[in-house]
Amino acid sequence: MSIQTISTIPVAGQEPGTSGLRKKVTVFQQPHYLENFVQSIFDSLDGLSGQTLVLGGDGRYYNPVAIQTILRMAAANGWGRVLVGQHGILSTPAVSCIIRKYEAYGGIVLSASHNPGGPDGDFGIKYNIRNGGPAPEKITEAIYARSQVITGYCISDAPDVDLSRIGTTEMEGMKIEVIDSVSDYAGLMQSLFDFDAIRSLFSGGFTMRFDAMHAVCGPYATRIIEGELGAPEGTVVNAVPLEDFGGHHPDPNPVNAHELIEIMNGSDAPDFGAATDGDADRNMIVGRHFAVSPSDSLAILAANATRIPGYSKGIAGIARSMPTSTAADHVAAVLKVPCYETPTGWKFFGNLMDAGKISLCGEESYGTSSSHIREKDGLWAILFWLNLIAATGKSVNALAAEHWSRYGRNYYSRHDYEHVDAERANTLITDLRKKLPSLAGMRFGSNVIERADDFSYTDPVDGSVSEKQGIRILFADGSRIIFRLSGTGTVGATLRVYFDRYESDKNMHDLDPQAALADLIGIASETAGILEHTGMKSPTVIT
Ligand code: VG1
Ligand code: CO
Repeated sequence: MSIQTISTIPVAGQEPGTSGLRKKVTVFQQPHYLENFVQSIFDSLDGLSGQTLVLGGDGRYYNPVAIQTILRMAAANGWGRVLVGQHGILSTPAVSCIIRKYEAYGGIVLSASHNPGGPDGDFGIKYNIRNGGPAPEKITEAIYARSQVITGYCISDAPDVDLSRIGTTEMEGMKIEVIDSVSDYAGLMQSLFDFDAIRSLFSGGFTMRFDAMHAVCGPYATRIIEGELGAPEGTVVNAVPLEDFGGHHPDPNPVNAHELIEIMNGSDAPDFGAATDGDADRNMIVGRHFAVSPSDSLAILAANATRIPGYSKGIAGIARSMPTSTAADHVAAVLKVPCYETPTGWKFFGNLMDAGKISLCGEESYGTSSSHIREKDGLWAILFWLNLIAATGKSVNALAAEHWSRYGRNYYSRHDYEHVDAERANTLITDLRKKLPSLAGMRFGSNVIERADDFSYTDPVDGSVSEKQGIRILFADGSRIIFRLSGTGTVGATLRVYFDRYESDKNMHDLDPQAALADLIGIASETAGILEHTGMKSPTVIT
């Protein structure tokens, strides 16, 4: 066994996006590609020698190869110990939980999250810091900068480590502990929720369908929901993680999890439906004939937090990403707690949680979580809903309807235009940016634009500034249209257009969101020239 230094040259484009570096598997398979990026991570960290690293991934294609390479590089770079999930499996929330519990220096998550997998699919790698959360921009920028000047990497020539058995081995003096992927996370969930109440709910005949979408949440949900909470076997479906997610897009929204939606709309629908994504940090909550909008889910959880043991003392504050609807703001106002508006991506919530400013946070993209970890957490959100249903005896639909009647309803939708030529998408955004100063005061029927700007965020904790985080058109009645380009795709560009309209009138809470938002949808197309720029008459995905 020996450590080698391999010379290499920089590869263009190793720039982390909204959530880590994501590329096609075939890109990662190019010689030195993964190694360059991993060495760039290690080179950007101070004092890692002798420290603990957490390592795991969502089980997608290339995960096993990448894990072995990273172990060999970690050993060669002087890490003291690596905690690696059995079979190389750890969900994103589990990595966050384990970093915190064992006070590790940081962690590496191998996942492209909701992106499709398989040999022709996507792969990804993300670095998380000591607090368990995604590296902030200062670190991701340093990693990228390093990747552009790298000349070599260090790697051991040790053989592959057997990750199938729990236990400890050594490589170049570095300890490798293969740990159970689920138990630390399951323990944390048990400390937050009333497992007895949820157990009684299931033993009383409550039915659920949990669609793990052949992704990493399967083992977690099976152990916790069927094992510890006593839901009947078969409650968790598509529970075995597959390298290609069964050929599907592991994104829990009504479009990609349509099978669950069809079942929940059927005549013998279970009481409750839920789904999670590739790395188990996203969630979708579904009642009978009704899917909860993620923005509403955050607001409903916040409004009811004191019913849950882990949050019985109340919440310090809420944060939501800018494009997420303002439903949570209405709850924060009633609870008299602050509500922060951050750019898209979980990395912006970490400082607020570390400073104790917020307890709950969420994004419109089916992400919800709290300060129990520093990542979004799909199963946590689902357990929260189960606990809420057990505590109130009310259905998902009743909880949502009651919420709207008390706080008002935010009609919300996101329209995605995928596979747009990157240059054309950029032109759409720059043209729109140029128009911004002329938009204020414009009137479209009863909709008057009050302000139009490019969202800029100043972190209230460390003062760092993130600019150009989405174009906002803000109307006099509080309605909003937001435009931004995705930072997680691997082919071309995806334009995301977000619509948010608040309705306080109780008699107007049963509309179809697309109908309630129709005028805003028209204004967005007209103002941004979506058809002219993209050539697309309608979005490819509506959530
Ligand atoms: C998308 C979502 C964003 C989310 C990110 C990572 O980013 O919009 O809210 O945090 O994915 O989620 P973008 O830049 O494509 O809009 V996950 O579950 O893919 O790590
Ligand atoms: Co994810």
